[in-house]
Amino acid sequence: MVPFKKRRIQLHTASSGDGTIKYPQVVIFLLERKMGASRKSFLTQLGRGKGFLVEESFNQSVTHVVSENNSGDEARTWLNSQLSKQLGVEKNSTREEIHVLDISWYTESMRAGCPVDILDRHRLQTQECGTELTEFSVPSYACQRCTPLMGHNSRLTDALSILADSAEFSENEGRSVAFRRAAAVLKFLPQPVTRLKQLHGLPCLGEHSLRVIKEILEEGVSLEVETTKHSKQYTVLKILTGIFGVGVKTADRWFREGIHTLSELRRSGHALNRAQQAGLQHYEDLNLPVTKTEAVIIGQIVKKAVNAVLEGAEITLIGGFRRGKQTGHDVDFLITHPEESREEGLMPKVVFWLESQGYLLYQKTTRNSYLEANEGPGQPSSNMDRFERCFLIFRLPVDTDEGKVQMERLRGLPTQTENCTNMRTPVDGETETKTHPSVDASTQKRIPVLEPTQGSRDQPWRAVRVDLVVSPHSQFAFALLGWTGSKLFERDLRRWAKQEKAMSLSSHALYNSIQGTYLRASSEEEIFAHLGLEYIPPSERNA
Ligand code: 8GT
Ligand code: MN
Repeated sequence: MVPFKKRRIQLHTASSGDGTIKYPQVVIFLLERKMGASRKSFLTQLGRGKGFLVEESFNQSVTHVVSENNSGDEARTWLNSQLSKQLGVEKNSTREEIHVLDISWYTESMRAGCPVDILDRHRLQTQECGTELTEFSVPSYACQRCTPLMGHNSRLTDALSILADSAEFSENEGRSVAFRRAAAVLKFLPQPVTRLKQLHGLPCLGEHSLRVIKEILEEGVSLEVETTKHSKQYTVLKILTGIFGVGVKTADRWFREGIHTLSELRRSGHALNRAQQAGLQHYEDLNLPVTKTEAVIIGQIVKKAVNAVLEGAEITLIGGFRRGKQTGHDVDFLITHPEESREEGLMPKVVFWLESQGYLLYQKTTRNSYLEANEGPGQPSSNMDRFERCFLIFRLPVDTDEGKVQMERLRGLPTQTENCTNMRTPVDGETETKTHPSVDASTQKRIPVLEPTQGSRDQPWRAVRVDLVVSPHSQFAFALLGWTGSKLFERDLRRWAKQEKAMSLSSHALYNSIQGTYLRASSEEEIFAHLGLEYIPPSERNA
């Protein structure tokens, strides 16, 4: 593409009307051939009057060639001859960069008053183009694929994610996973999809997903996705499940009771458990993405805590940040000690240290209950959360100086956490899942809901969700693999193990069901090797 600077030289010659060019990145040339000089002149004036940059003659800055009554092949042939004759450009070198479009794109853009998205039907089809279409090939399991952080089909994957969320809100897990799998396949593709037929024969693309993809490729939007996105249930459940401690079941119950906003929830007098109360209080902060810098600072603080209470203990940043994400919804850390069983009893001490330094707004610890010898391989998914782990809401100083003063002040104040001299095992039924601690009516106490502190940004700290997990060293590689994600990558690792290798994988161990043996590993690479998979680094596990 011609650099923007160069293109601006053209602006003087191309502008008309009041002279304002609204879309300098879109440089249009109307192909006179078969259009006729007078119609070209009329369309040129029309476009310029609306602030479009329409060139008189073809030149190097043109990005959009618009043609009427020419076949795609004719238009391409003309364009190629221009490129090589006039500009001395290699025939194929810029073809990808210049859109060859039907007049319908131009007229629709005139109507819209801005350049509309280029859809499949706007592009002039050529024989050559047809054969050029990339045919993709995609392995079935996400754990066989290298999936980068950013794909090339975000318009499609965003749409499918909305449908996946919506299915989750209707507690239809199967449907939700199906949409997530379809989105993961599209995210893996090395190029944008332009035609539906490129997807022929790819795994995980069900009829429903393909219908949505087709609609978006052809029309630019999917009616179903738009309707879902703007539906009352979807928008309300997005808000309510955004409260830490509120799962889909609770959110849906509230929604059906007519609670649609946070204020309505506050006013409702509903009994909220400790997690939900903290979640509501820090709603705004907790829904603000956590940055990598914040994650690093929290890592330093947690490291200090860990080192203070147990020499030689190690912490590792896991979750999305280990996969290279620049923002996250929380920060996850895995803690271990190189000498087996030295890690026992570590979590309460770490939490106590953090609390005593004023770093915690909320904490809830669950005990490790995984005992290989007693329980055998069991069900891998139910083994997933048996580490000693702690759900925290961190009070992160946002400014070092002010933060220090704040820390001093905090030492005198009670937080919402349990008293750490009284570290407790979770109350019965108060078990929590990672993202949404569940709610058990029997444990709900009527606690006055505090007024929100969020929004008052004069405070020198912000609330951040942090998860700590402690693993014995012998299980460290499994824990590291299991907690790095993405969720779909993990799901497919376990599915692969079970369906293709008759093995059972959890975040604690790998069990060979045929031989009746555990397979030991001290690195992720070894686990991939046991599973007969090529090693995929964390940055490529973003399925
Ligand atoms: P995000 O925090 O930016 O949204 O993204 P993330 O870091 O990938 O998601 P997460 O919700 O923080 O989860 C981090 C990883 O922990 C994911 O890979 C997920 O599969 C894993 N994970 C849970 N719950 C549990 C669990 O109970 N046990 C184990 N071992 N892993 C879990 O979400
Ligand atoms: Mn995370």
